[in-house]
This record gives sequence, structure tokens and C-alpha cells, in this order.
Amino acid sequence: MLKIVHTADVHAGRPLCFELEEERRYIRRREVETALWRIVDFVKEENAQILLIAGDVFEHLYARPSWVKDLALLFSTIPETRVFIAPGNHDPLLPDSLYFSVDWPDNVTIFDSAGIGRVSFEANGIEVDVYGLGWAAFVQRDPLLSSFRVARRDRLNIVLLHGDLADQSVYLPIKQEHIASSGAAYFALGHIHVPMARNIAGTTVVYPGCPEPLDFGDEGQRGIYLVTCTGPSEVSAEFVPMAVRTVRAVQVDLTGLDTGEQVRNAILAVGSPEDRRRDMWKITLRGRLNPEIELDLPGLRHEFADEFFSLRLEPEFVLDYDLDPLLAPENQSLEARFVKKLMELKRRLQQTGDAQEVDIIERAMYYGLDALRQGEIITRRRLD
Ligand SMILES: [Mn+2]
Repeated sequence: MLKIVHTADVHAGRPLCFELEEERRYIRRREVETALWRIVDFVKEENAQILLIAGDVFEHLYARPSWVKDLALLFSTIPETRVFIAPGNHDPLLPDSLYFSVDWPDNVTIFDSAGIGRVSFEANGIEVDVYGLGWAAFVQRDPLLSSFRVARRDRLNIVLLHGDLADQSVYLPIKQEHIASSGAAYFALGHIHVPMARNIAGTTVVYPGCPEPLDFGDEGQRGIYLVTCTGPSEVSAEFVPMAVRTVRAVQVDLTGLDTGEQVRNAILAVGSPEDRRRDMWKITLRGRLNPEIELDLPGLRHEFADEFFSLRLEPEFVLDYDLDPLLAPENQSLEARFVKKLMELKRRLQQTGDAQEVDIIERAMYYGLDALRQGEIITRRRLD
């Protein structure tokens, strides 16, 4: 039996996209940088024979030369494991690439762009061919795999590549038909940051996703894939969660809350204290907010600095204005005339059934009331 660990999209050196207090920026940057150290620990625990890294290992523009030196030293601690790297669009093999700045140990193969490379060897009684291709530019429109066929179907054939599972893309388009006709058992891909495994015409196709979440879009579990092979076409891939922290997105409805303290408590009711202090939280504030509560969102974020490792508050609420007095016929104030005008418009649009127009009018009404009453726009997003 052969064990393979498959990762991609580490993005070491990438500027962070989370709301973080200053000292936590360093912590988080290091957690991203050290993901491969935890992965190598896992390789040792599992006694994996192969480590596949499908590109975007580091950021060409931001990674530190000493980090890449440390990475080469790290791989020299697993001399029995074959390490394959296929550079991607964030770490292309440009002449000044950090890939050329260090001496890689003998167990490391970095695929270049000269064509689809192949490395043949035997591990645990299974004959293996690893094919790979590295990027040498930031953009790659050509479907480079279009005429690819494995050389020998009786071997375990693996293809390692950074690319986009799509008919057209500027990130090396990989068409399903190219996978189907390739003859490979396993496609080790990188580029998509969400973990995903598919079977395409008998080929196991995997995006492991980024091992650590890199921005608030990376919601949910992140980790690596552990692949076990018992023969040339017997391949099974299992996701193994590994990220130190998770991105969590939740909604909090502010409707009916009467005081600032109630709003604070509603925000603090998400997750357990342990999960709040460990993870990156995106909390969308929805519903209708009592206009008497003046929410200072940047202030709240600082107030909760010890409660959440990272907190983003997304305002999607509207202020809960009492419209009835404004709709009274005798009320001829500016606000009342404005609201009546827009309500009339809304009624007409509702009859024509254009929901999008109705939504725009409703937002316009709340924007206008915010402007007239608060002197600034507090309503931010769509109503429904
Ligand atoms: Mn990437």
C-alpha cells in the first residue's frame, strides 16, 4: 500500500485579509507560513511515500528568501519521502524565482514548464509515474493537457498540476475530456481554495484547497488529502482537516433588540467562548435596528478584541423607523412627504411585479430617512 499526502495553495507570505489586532497579524502570518511544517509532521506520522504540492506554495512578490531556505531544510528531514512541486500562478518559475535561490535536497522534484515532465520509481511494491508541469508566467490560457496520455497504463499514474477545471480560463484550463482521455488514476490539482474531490471517468480528481484559510471567503474546514493506493488504479482520497483556525460566517438578527447591551449579548452568543477566541468570524448584522441604538461598528470590534481572534461585522440591517406617523395625511413635513412619495412609487411598482425595482425604492426610502434623521447613511444592504 502506498500513502500520498496532497496539498496546494499554501500562499506563504501573502498579505492577510482578516481584521486582526497588530500582534495577531504576526501570529496568523506564521500560522500560514508553518502549514507545510505541520503537513510534514503528518507525512512522518503516516509514513507517506509521496508528498504532492500543486502550486502556489508561496507568493512570488512577498515570500522571504529565508523561508524558502527553511522549506528546503524541512524537506531534507523526510529523505525517504518523494516530494513533488508543480509551481502555479503565484509562484511561477520566473528567472528571479525563489525556487532558484536554494539547493533542494535529492528527494525534491520541481516540475518546470518545458513540457509535461515524468518521474518513474517504485514504492512499497507499486510502480509509479508522476507527471507534472510548472508555470513560468502569471497567466496561462493554453489547455496544455489537451493531447496528454500516460505512457504506461499498467503503472500508478499521477498528474500534478496547478490549473482550473474549466473549458476556458486564464489559469490553465483543464477540460474534463482531457482528464478522461489521459489514462491517469489521480489528478493532484491546485488553484481552487475549497477542498473538493471528484471522479471524472474513473480518474480521481482532487483540489485539496488551501491548508489554512486565507481570507473570509475561505469558510469551513481546510486541510489536506490523504491518498491511499493499493494498485495502479485502486486509489482512495480522504480529506483530513488540519487548519489551526476556521473561518465562520453567521448572521445575527437585530430585530426587536432594544438596547446596546442586548445587541452586544446577541453578538457574543455566537459559538462557544473557545471557538470565538480561536477562529475568524464574519458576523452579518441583519434585520431592523432600533434607531435609538447607535452602533459604532469599529468600536465594537475593538471592544470584542479579546472575545474573537478576528471579527468582521457586516452591516446589512436597516434602522427600524416608525413609518405610521409619517404616513398620516395631516403630516406634511419633509420626511413625511418623502416617505409618502416613495411608498406611492413602491405600490405602483408592486403592481407591475418588478421585485428588483421595489427593492431599490425601499432602500432609497431608508437611505433618505437615514440622511434626514441621522445625517449619514446607516442602512447598507438589501432588504428582504
Ligand atoms: Mn492559489
